[in-house]
Amino acid sequence: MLFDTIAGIATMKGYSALNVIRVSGSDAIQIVNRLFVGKNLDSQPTHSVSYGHIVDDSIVIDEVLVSIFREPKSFTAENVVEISTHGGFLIADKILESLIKNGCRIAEPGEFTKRAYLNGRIDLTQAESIMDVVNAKTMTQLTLANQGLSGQVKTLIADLQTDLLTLIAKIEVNIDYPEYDDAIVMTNDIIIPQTTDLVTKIEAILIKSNTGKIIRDGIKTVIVGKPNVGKSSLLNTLLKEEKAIVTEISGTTRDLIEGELNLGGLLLKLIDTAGIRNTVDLVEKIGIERAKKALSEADLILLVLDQSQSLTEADKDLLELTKNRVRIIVGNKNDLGNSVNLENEKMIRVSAKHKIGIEALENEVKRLFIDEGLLGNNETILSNTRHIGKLKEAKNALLEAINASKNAYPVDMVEIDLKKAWECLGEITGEYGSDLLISTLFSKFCLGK
Ligand SMILES: Nc1nc2c(ncn2[C@@H]2O[C@H](COP(=O)(O)OP(=O)(O)OP(=O)(O)O)[C@@H](O)[C@H]2O)c(=O)[nH]1
Ligand SMILES: [Mg+2]
Repeated sequence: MLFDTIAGIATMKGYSALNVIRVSGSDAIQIVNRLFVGKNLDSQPTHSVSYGHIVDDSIVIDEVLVSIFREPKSFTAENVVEISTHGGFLIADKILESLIKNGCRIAEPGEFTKRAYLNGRIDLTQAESIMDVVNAKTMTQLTLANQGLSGQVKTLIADLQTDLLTLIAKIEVNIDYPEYDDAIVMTNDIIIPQTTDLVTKIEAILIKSNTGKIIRDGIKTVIVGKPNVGKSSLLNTLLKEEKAIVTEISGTTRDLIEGELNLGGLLLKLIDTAGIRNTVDLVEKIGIERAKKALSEADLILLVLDQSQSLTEADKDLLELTKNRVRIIVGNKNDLGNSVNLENEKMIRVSAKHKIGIEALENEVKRLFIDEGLLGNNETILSNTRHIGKLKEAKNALLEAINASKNAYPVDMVEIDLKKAWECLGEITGEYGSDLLISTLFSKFCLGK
C-alpha cells in the first residue's frame, strides 16, 4: 500500500522539557534530512538516534535528536522519523511548518495508528487498546488495555474464528462435493453440537466481560437519599476533598455533583444528588428530577439513610425503588446512634462526617465489582463495548444456525447464519471493517497518535 508522508506533534504543547514530532511515510527520512544539519540521515541505520539541528532557510530552529525507524520495523510499518525537540509553544509548530513546506501533510487524529492497522502491523483490537492505554486512570484499566495491546483479545477472537471456520469448511466440502464418500455428512448431529460448543465458549467470555467493561469505563455510582442524611458529606469523605457544599439545611444540594475515585484499581464515577422529597421550590424540583434520572442510569447506587432517626416513608420509598438494583445501603451518622435496623438487608454503618467505616464501604464496592480471581489469573477479558456488542451479534447468529438446524433447514441455509457469525468476529479484529467504522474509530484518537 502506498501512502503520502504525514507529520504530527505527538506531545502536548506547553511548558514541558521536550516535544516529539512524528513523521511517517516512504519519504519521511529524506524530508527530515533536508532540514537536518548533522549526519546524513539517508545513510543512518534503522533504530538509530542522531544529534543535530533543524535548520530552515538558514535559520536554526532547534537542537534536536532524530530517531530513525526504517520500514517495516516501525510503529506504522513505514519509514518513521521521530524528532525530539525542546518543549515550549513555538518550536514544535515551527518544525511542523517546515516539514509541511518540504512535502509532508499534517496527520489526522489517529492516522499513525490507522496506518499501523492498514499496513497489517496490528489488528483493530490492538489499535483500540492503544487509546485505552492512553486513557487509563487506574492500574487495573492499564492491565486490561495492555492485554488488548499485546494481542490477547485478537488471539481470543482468532480461536473462535478457527473453530467456526473448521465447521464452515466442512459444510462447504459437503455442499461442493456431495458425492465424496469421505466428506463428512453434515447432519444436524454434527452442526448442532459444534455450534452449541461455540456458543458456550462465547457466553463464558461475555460473562467475564461485564467486569471488563466496568473496569474500562468506570462505575457510575449515584449517591441518593432523602435530604440531610449526609450524601454530600459522604461524597466529600470518599473524594477526600470538600467538593460539595454541606450544611444542616435540608435541600442544600440542588445540582448533580461529580467526582472520580480510584478505589484499588476500580474507577468510581461518583455523583452526589439532591435529596429526594416533595417540594414547591422550582430549582430544587429540577434538581430532584436530575437525581431521579441519574438514579435510573446508575451502575451502583449508594442509598444513604440517617441512623440517628428511625426510617421515614421517604426512606422506605427509596428502599423499595432501588431494591432490584445493584445497591449498597449506607447507614450514615453512626456516631449519633443506630436507630435503623433492616431485616435481611446488609447495611454498611458509617459516619461520613467523622470518617468512620469508610473502608468497609469501599471493600463492599470491591466485593460487588471485582472478581479478584478473574483479574489475578491474567485471563483475557473483553472490555470494549464495540467488541462485546459484536460478540453478542455473533452469538445470536450462531443461535439462529442452531435453530435452523433443529428445524431441518438445508445445510446451505444454516451456513448463511454461520457466515454471519464469522463476519461479526471479523469486524471485531477489523478483517471486515467498513470504511466508515474505521474512520470513525480512528477519529477519536489524539493528534500525533
Ligand atoms: N453527626 C454527624 N453528622 C453528619 C454526618 N454526616 C453528615 N452530617 C451532617 O448532616 C448535615 C447534612 O449533611 P449533608 O452532607 O449536607 O447532607 P445531604 O444528604 O447532602 O443533604 P441535602 O443536600 O440537603 O440533600 C450536615 O450538618 C452534616 O454535617 C455524620 O456522619 N455524623
Ligand atoms: Mg447534599
